[in-house]
Amino acid sequence: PAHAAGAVISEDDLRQQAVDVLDANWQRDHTVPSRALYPHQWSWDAAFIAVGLAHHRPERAWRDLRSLFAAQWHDGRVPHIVFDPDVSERDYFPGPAFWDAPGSSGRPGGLTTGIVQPPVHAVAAREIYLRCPDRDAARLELEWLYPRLVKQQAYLVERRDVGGDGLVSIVHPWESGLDNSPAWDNALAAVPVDLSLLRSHRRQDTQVSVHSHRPTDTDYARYIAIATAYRDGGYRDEELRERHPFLVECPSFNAILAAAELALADIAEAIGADPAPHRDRAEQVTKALAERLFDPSTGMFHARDVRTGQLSPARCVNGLVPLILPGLPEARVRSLLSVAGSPAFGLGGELPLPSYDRTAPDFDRLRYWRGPVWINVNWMLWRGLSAHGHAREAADLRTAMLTVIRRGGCHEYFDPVSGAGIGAGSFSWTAALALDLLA
Ligand code: 9WN
Repeated sequence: PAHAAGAVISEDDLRQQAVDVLDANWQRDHTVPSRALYPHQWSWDAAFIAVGLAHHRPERAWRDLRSLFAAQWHDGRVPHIVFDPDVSERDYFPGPAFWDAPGSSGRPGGLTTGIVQPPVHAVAAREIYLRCPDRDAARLELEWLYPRLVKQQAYLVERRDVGGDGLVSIVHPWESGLDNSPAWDNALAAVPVDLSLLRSHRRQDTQVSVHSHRPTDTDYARYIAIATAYRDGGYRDEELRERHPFLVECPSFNAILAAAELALADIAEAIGADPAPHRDRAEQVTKALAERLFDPSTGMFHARDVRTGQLSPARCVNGLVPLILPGLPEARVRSLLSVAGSPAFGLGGELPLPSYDRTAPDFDRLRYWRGPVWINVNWMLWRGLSAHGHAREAADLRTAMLTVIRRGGCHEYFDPVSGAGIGAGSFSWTAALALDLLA
């Protein structure tokens, strides 16, 4: 094991520790995921963090989302990183100079990236609203956010349906949030590797974190090549099929897209807007997912490479995330439950679900999204299990999550064999979601 498992702290001590992490990671108008490794604001992190802040400091939950959406582009995309102008270019790679994105200002050099992350924000906004003691203030926040959330969805649905089948394509592994997941291996194999790209740019992550726990240099060379292609195309989404080297339909990204529509329907109701179009859209995306990304031979969902039309054979945790959709056909739900409970993922055991099939020959217990346990994905699955009425499985998963965090601390990810905390310590979404689990 990377670290010997420590003593288990009490739930009260964990609550205090989580609050301390969120307070320490607050920066002016947003929360950084980790001071050392990720010193800017990340899009899907901000959503998970806001869910936790709703229990601790609701005004900061709204503020975090507001500062993220203040950086929304005119075309509706919400950038995956909003860079802090006070942080040096050297402290995170690739930084704003590499991305050279027009950003929300519409001018070159805007301090954001030009790619997106899964749209968890509507789900987070509904969560904060439901918890907020000050209903009127919360409704005003929702009124500000709602049109922006709608624009975010419109960007994805209208500009990113590259395959033309009602599902959104990601144009970079970073857009999935599951960077080096085996789900992208086949699609990435077609992207040429030029390691000299890394000689001209210095990776900062491997200075701060353990190299063997991070994506490889080969992965990074491909990440840079794909980001460069998108940047040099002016971050345009026209004719991506003809020119872009990486186009994949990710099951968790699309499930989150549909879940966002359901959350938007509730938000619309709360502020007197029409919920019906959101429910329709959620239904359409759920149907497209169930038809296009489900593989009956494995009983779970898989990523589809839009360039070749092939489903990835890898059994990754993103293939279970459609469980968050209440409208998923019952037969699919049963099938996902059986895969989740199989030795590949071990639901019902002592540990939360790993990011990749434990029985796969290339399962790697230390390397990032190729094996380790991540709390944000398990939190989504926990909510999915509850939504489908599987209370016992949901309770087991909650206990497993709280146990690893109480033992290992608010780490970025956990060793799926020993349960030890690995990656960055004092990691914001682990702290935030621990508060939600404890509520
Ligand atoms: C690239 C911030 C982010 C998370 C992602 C996680 C990791 C970044 C990186 O950190 O990605 O976006 O530098 O590795 O994979 O899910 O949002 O916590």
